[in-house]
Amino acid sequence: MDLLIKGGTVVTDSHIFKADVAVENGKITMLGQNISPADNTNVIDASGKMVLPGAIDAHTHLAMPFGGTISSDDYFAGTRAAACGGTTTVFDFVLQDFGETMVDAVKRRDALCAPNAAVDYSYHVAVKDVSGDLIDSIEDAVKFGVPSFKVFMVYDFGVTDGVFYKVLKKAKECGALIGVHAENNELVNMLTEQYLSEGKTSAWYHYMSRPEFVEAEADMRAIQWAKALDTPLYIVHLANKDGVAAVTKAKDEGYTIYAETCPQYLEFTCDVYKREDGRNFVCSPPMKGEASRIALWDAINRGDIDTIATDHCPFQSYEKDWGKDDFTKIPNGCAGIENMYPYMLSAANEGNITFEKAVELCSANPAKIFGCKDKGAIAVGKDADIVIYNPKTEFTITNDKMHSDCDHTIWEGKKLFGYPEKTYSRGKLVFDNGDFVGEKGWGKFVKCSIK
Ligand code: DUC
Ligand code: ZN
Ligand code: ZN
Repeated sequence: MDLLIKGGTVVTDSHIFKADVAVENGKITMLGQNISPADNTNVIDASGKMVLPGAIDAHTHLAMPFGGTISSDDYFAGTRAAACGGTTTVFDFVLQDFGETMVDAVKRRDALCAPNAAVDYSYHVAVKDVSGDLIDSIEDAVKFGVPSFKVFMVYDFGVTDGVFYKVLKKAKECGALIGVHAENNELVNMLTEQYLSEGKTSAWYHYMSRPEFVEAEADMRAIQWAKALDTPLYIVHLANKDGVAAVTKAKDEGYTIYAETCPQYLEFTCDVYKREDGRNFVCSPPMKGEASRIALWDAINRGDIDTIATDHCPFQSYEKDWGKDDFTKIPNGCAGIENMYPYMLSAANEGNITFEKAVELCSANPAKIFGCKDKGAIAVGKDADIVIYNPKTEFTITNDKMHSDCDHTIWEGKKLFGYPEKTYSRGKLVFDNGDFVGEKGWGKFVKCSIK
């Protein structure tokens, strides 16, 4: 036995119980009362603390070329920040190049990630080109251990309706899962042009050019196709109330529609775009009105939101400043990878959700949905991805306490109740009382299978 975490309260997605947790060779080997350590076992006293499975952030963009620059957290900085927020598995989006197979796209990015990741990682491929034989490379990627893909309905790399249809059909044939960034591209472009021509250029018009119905219409269309083909669909970063209603309806009708939302949509409203630093909050989809924020929390409590992820895609202040006088020049995205688990656990600590729910949304469900069989629970046989959480710590987020390379955070000043004290990745301590203590290259590729 290498590690014994004694006297803590273990949380799974369905239970909370007192147990000691024994770890050997990176795996959880025993759960029980009064487990005795072997010689040389590192014993950690967790009395008064909670023992949680590490979170899985199923939505990040590390070192992503976007908006005329590259997101400011590379694979090391992003995974370092993840570890320090209790996230032990990170999914990154690989943007396929035209003419490139899905597996080649994964290998191209893996050459950058593998030597640098501080926690375990996997990928979704953002599909651009399925012409000719490339459509079949989806199946090859499934066999390679990357069974999840994403289509963007917006941006210059967004797909046409025909490509979206083809990808959904292929996914049904080979057991892949398709995620979708749902916003109506034509409406975004039309509204953007309109506001610019009227001289309405502040960050507020980022929201105005992508309001509730622009996202809701695309959610409904994507759901309609998934229903027509009877194919599972995963809606990423759901942020609007009518989209929530469409998800609830589809679930009630028995379709496999998964919905993810992000902490920024649960905390902020579009009012942030009226702030002096509003451009720092520019991401797509943008934060919406209060009714949407409430609808997302209600959906969490009803069980209609399946996962929480971050859409971590930070840009430095000087890059955000490019859009001071023109919102279209603001690179889209915010940092959040270090804040997700502490934010959701604080919501549990404050009584807004249960701790089991926080674990379900941030760890158990992403493991199940994306097929990471060794992750997502404190249970015998699972990887020893473990967070020791002190529910009594009061923590105010400030950028100087964060471990990302980004020079600011939209979470500045947010007060949290409870905070992770230690994070273990496969039994190795990677975060200890405020400090990153892991190492570059420790993280391993997680082969996924959703069949
Ligand atoms: N939205 C963002 O805000 N950033 C990266 C990509 C995306 O869809
Ligand atoms: Zn997106
Ligand atoms: Zn994204």
